[in-house]
Parts: sequence; structure tokens; C-alpha cells
Amino acid sequence: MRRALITGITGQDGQYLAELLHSKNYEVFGLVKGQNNPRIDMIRAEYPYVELVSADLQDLSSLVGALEQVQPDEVYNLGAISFVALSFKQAELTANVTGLGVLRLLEAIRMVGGPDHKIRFYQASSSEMFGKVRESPQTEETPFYPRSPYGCAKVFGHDITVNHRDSYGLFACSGILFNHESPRRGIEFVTRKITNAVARIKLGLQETVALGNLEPRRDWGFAGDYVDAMWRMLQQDEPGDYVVATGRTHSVRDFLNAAFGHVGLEDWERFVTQDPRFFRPAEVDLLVGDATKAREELGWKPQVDFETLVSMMVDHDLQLEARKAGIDLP
Ligand code: NDP
Ligand code: GDR
Repeated sequence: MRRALITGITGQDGQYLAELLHSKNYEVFGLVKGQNNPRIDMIRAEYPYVELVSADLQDLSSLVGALEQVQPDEVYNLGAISFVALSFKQAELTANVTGLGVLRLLEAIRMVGGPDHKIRFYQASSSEMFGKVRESPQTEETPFYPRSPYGCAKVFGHDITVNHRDSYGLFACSGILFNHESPRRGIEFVTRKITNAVARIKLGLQETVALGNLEPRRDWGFAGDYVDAMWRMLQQDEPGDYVVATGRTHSVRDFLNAAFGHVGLEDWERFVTQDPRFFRPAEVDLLVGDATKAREELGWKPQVDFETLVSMMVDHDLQLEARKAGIDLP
């Protein structure tokens, strides 16, 4: 049985990746941080096959200890401060976890993996690195121009991954993933914030939702599809970097239209207010990825389209909120 260690196991992607690797007969280990982290109980209850290991991306010796304990064949580094808005307020923490955390994990792999570097490494890079985009669509060759402390930290994480591959021959891959969503998406991100509000408004539990800028455009895909691309990268003969995207872009406004439309509320403007608190000091206006390399070399393509993704998330939140409120759905 192959052994995989996932950092960020309690996050959206960690959960989908754990399921995927378990279905492929891996022994799955999940790195968890903190002394009383409430999300650990959720992982124990819902993913009982995941063995939990305690460590923190801010603490090198804990990472060395985790790798020595697990002796993984593959490491997926999904752990990060991943919320762009938070990164403006806690820039140093973001640089430390999302940026330097990658270096610490790579160094730990060099220490524990031995001279033959048998541990394969995946880094969760991001389309946020393209920021103020230099060209559209964005490819593996598009220059970076990050627009947030999060984007800057991800550029460092990406570059140091490439550096360790070039300098030490590590099998290290970087997946430049565009936004991917699901019913497991954190409620702080705009898609889930909208689908949850749509459900609550439809059920009469809430009147309006306050948002920031409605004009930015994102290339939104389904998280379940994207973790498959991560796995495929580590199965190649040679390590590389890959853009993972759908190639279609929609605005926040389009997302609102689709989500409210799905429950028959066509006049969504009357349920949405705008609040300066949700605007960012600098915005990423447009992202759209060209995943030709992933398609040709990994045989990867997305299975879930934008409309299906929105419906899936709204339907999930309708069930969830109805259950919490004790409402019987027809
Ligand atoms: P989430 O925000 O859902 O999960 C982030 C994870 O990182 C959580 O498990 C969190 O653990 C963990 N974490 C935070 N701080 C530390 C730390 N100091 N040490 C160890 N672990 C830590 O993110 P996603 O699942 O959405 O994304 C996974 C990765 O992919 C992230 O690196 C993200 O930046 C990147 N990415 C995501 C995209 C997306 O659209 N989802 C697109 C491109 C890249 P805890 O629960 O304990 O806080
Ligand atoms: P993003 O995702 O910044 O693209 O990063 P998010 O869903 O937070 O924002 C998308 C766009 O929506 C606009 N927006 C709002 N966003 C939030 N969160 N809340 C609001 O109320 C709101 N109103 C408008 C934002 O300004 C932005 O333009 C995500 C994260 O998962 C990163 O970790 C990942 O790297 C990138 O996707 C790719």
C-alpha cells in the first residue's frame, strides 16, 4: 500500500483528496495543527480511515517528526492561510504559513527522504499568483503579478518548489489551480456565502446578503475534479507544473444569477446589499485558465460544469439549512 500525507486535511481539498486516495487503496495520513482544533472531530467522524498526525507548517521540527512517523511515498501540501481577504489583515502570518511553510516542508522532505529523494511532493499553487493578469487565458508561462499578501506568499511557495526540484532533484510538482468550489467550501468564500444565503432566503430564514465587489470574474470548477489532477501530477515519469482550470469565466454577478435562479428567485438584486467591508485593498479582476498541458500530459479534464456546480451547492445548502431549522422540504 502506498502512503500519502496530506497537509490541510481539514480543508475542502484535503477532504476530497483523502476520499480519492482512499478509493485508490492508499494509506492516508492527515496533518492537523493546534491543541484543541474542532475540525479534527469532524475528520475523525467522517473520514475514519484517515490517520491523524500532529504538526504545524510554522514548526520545522514538527514536520520532520511527522515525516519520520509516516514515511510517506507522496506528500500533498494543501495547508495554508487560504482566504485572500484575511491575508491583507494578517500578512505576516500568511507569509509564514502559506509561503515559508512550503520551504519548511521541502527541507523536511530533504532531511527525511534521504539522498534518493523518494518522497514525491505536490504544492498547492494558485491562480492568485497571476493577479493583475499579463495575458488571457493564463498558462504555465504567464508571468506572475500577485495582488495580495496571499498571492505573494503563493508565488514564493511556487518558486521554492521549482527551486528544490532544480537544485536537489526532488520530485516536486506545482499545480496552479484556479478557483474550485463544492458543498464543502468554507462559508467565507463568495460562492458558498452566496449559496448558503440563497438557501436561507428561500427558506425564509434570512432577508438579504451583504457582499463586496460583484464584477470580478473567476474560472470556477468543482473541487472533486481538481484533486484528481493533483494525484495525476505525482504519477508522471517527470515532475512538472500544471494549470488546472475549466477555461470558462463568470462574474460574481453571474454566480448570483445562477444561484438565485436555481430556486426560482430571478430578481436577486433585491436580496443583495453591498458593504465596503467586503471590498479588498487590491482586486483580481479576471481569471481564466488554459489547462491544455494538463489535458494533454495528465489526461485530465473537468467533469462538472458551472451550472451543475452552482445547483449542487444550492441544493446541498437547502437541505442543510432546512434540517437545522426543522423545516420539511417538499
Ligand atoms: P481551506 O482553507 O479549506 O483549508 C486550508 C487548510 O490549511 C486547513 O486544513 C487548515 O487547517 C490548514 N492550515 C492552516 N494553517 C496551517 C498551519 N499553520 N499548519 C498546518 N495546516 C494549516 O483551503 P482549500 O482546501 O480550499 O485549499 C487547499 C489549498 O489549495 C490551499 O493551500 C489553498 O491556498 C490552495 N488553493 C485553493 C484553491 C481553491 O479554489 N480552493 C485554488 C488554488 C489554490 P485548520 O483547519 O486547522 O485551520
Ligand atoms: P478568491 O475567492 O479570492 O478568488 O480566492 P473568494 O471566493 O474569497 O473571492 C472571489 C471574488 O469574490 C469577490 N467578492 C467576495 N468574496 C468574499 N469572500 N466575500 C464577499 O462578500 C465577496 N463579495 C465579492 C472577491 O472580491 C473576489 O474577487 C480563492 C481562495 O480559495 C484562494 O485560496 C485560491 O488560491 C483562489 O481562490 C484561487
